[in-house]
Amino acid sequence: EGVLVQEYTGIKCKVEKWSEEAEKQLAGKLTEGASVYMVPATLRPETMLGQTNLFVSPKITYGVYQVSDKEYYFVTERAARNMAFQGIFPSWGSFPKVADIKGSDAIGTLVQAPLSRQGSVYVVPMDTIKETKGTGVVTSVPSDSPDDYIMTVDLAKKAEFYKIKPEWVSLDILPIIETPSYGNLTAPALVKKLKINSPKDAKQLAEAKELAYKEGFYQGKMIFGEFEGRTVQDAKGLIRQRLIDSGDALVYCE
Ligand code: A2H
Repeated sequence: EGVLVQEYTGIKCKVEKWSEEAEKQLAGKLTEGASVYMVPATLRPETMLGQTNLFVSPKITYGVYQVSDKEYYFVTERAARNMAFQGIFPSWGSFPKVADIKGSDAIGTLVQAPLSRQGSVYVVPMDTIKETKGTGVVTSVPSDSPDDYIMTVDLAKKAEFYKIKPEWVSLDILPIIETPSYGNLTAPALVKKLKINSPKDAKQLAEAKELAYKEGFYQGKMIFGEFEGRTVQDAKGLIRQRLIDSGDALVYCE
C-alpha cells in the first residue's frame, strides 16, 4: 500500500426497491425516472457471479450523489470526492449530493446484482466496513471471501439481532471457483480450517483473507459461467471489461 494506487472495480447495483426508511428520506429529492446505484468497490470482479448480498455499515452515513440526469450513486462522501477527480462526475471536482442516508436505514433495500445467479440481492449490515476504504459498500461473495462468508453465517443465525428478515440471506452458496488447496468453496473451507466462529475473529479472518486471495488469484479456475475452464487470472480482466462495456461497472482508484 503506501504510495501505490489501488484500482478497484465499482459495480453498479441499481436500486429496485428501497427500504421503507430510505424511501421516506429520498421522497422528492430525485429527478423523475432517474435510477440510484449502490456502487461496491471490489478487487475481484470475477466473483460477481457468486454475489448473494450487498453490505453497508450501519454506522456510516452515505450520500446520494447526482452523476447525470438519469443516474445517482450511493457511496461515502470520501469516495464521491475521489470520483469527482477521476472524471466520474460531469463537472471536474464537484459531486452534488441530494441526500444523506444512514447505512442502518438502507438495510433491506433490494438491488440488482450484475452477473449474479439471483439477479437481485438484499442490502444487509456489516460492521467491519471501513469508511476510509473503497466506497463503503461491499459485495458479498460467501463462496470466496471469508469475511463475507462468516458475516452471512452470523446474519442467518441472528436475523433478529441484526434487524433483517431471515429470507434476505441464504447459505445455499454457489461454487464459482476451484482451487487445489480448498476445493470449490474456498471461503467456507478456510473458515472451518482456521476455526473462525464470528465476524469478530479479526486475526484469523485476516489470515484467511490472505490465503483465500493468494490461492484464488494464482491457482483458481472458473467452474461456472461463461468463462468456465479459464484461470482466475485470465477471467478477472475479461469479466471486468465485460462489466465495463455493458455499463455495469466503472474503474475507481484511490
Ligand atoms: B472484495 P483492500 Cl470474493 N471495508 O470484493 C472493508 N472491506 C472492504 C471495503 C471497506 N470499506 N471496501 C471493499 N472491501 C472489501 C469481493 C472479494 C474481496 C472477494 C474476496 C476477497 C476480497 C467480494 N467481497 O477482498 O483492503 C472488498 O471485498 C480481499 C482483499 O483494498 C474488496 O474486494 O485490499 C476488498 O475488501 C478490498 O480490500
